Amino acid sequence: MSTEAKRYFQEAVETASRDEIAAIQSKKLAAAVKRVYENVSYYRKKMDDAGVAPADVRSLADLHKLPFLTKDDLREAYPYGLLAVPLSDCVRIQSTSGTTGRRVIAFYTQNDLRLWEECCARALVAAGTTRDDVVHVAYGYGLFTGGSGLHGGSHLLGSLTLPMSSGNTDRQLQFMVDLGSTVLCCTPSYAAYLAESIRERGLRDRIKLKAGIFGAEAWTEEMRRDIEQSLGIKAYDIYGLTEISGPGVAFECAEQQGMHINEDHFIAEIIDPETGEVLPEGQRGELVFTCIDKEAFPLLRYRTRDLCILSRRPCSCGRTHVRMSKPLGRSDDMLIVKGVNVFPSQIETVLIANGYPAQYQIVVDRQKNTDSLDILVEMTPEMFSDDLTTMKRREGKLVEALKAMLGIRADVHLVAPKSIERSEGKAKRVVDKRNLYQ
Ligand code: DLL
Repeated sequence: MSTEAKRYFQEAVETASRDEIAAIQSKKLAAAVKRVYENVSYYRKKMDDAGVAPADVRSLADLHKLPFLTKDDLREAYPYGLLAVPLSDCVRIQSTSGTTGRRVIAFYTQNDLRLWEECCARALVAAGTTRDDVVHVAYGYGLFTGGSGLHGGSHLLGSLTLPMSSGNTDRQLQFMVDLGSTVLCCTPSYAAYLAESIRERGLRDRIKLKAGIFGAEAWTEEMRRDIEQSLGIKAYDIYGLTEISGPGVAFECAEQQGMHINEDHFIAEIIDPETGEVLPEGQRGELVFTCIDKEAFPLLRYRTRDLCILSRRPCSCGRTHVRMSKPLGRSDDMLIVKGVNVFPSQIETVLIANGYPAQYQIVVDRQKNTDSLDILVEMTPEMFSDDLTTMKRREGKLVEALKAMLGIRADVHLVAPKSIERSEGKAKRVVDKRNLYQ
């Protein structure tokens, strides 16, 4: 017998009135600030420097008094400097790709994991998932939060969970057909790739997918329509970042007019990225999160660098939590290529370490929904050679070194000295042809 679809995973809090949400947030905020001040000397110093004491933050209206945290703080405090509990209370670490300096490490207590999984379960339910579903998790497992987040949410909901991880497309399709996967969780680019493979192999009639939960990178409405049509599903967006927990910080409901932010755990603000000033609802700016429930890694006023718009207009789904638009861009130079966060500075580090000048151009493109990363690298006059074998060997060496740094393959093209156009102002290091942010 099939289980009736629940509309919400945690109805009371997901549909609480705005006044109730504000009351919950105010209460939890005051407690979180006190906890962080007492346990995180790094942030205590920031508050002291800003002249703010825990007693000054009693409600939401006081949030703006708190200093911001940025990725630079994470780097400075790496690895344990922002921990708010003894390490012995932590049961999990997750991380982003990248090497020290750019890598983000997040810590979780048992309770943090539970809350994170609840957030993911809310997202799954919003996409129509029930305990009768077969949830095919093809996000990467391991340090990346995608796999374990959706996996945990699916378990909590009681759905049959397939921990596929990413890659090995033949096996993905075989399981999908044999076990009748109904909900697919992966990056939108991988979903598009799977859709293409399904079409090529003539498997469309043998798959039972009904919904997909796709995130971790920007994707357009065209891409959504493409995936929906080719897989015959409804495709839902999901947002999150490692620093704040992982996927499920916000998720789409069937209305698909923005993603509901789990406001009982995270307070969202939009600020002007230049001045740090809080902007009124409806204005585009940088998304900032304050974690009010997390025990191990409770970041306060963390600047995501994602540019978005918030809306508290009522949603017909009945959820009352604020909605964020799809990220409309970034206020830093981070690129997401094949779902992996890439900073131009990482590429520059590899080039310089291998004796190349800092004259390069990064070209990102997307063909048939698959990202490509090409790097044009200028040689010095001494390196320049017309011996093709030598050049290929050099390129191969750089490809390896970049793979070790970034975790994904970049195609390297060595070019003649002085052939990359010089700019009078800032060098145009990145050419992103994907036009992902609309
Ligand atoms: O990408 C967590 C995640 C996993 C989200 C699976 C959704 C699904 P990070 O690797 O730390 O965490 O990357 C976080 O990815 O600041 C955004 O710039 C971008 N991002 C995440 N979700 C979306 C989305 C995971 N739905 C960074 N649309 C964030 C656009 C997204 N960008």
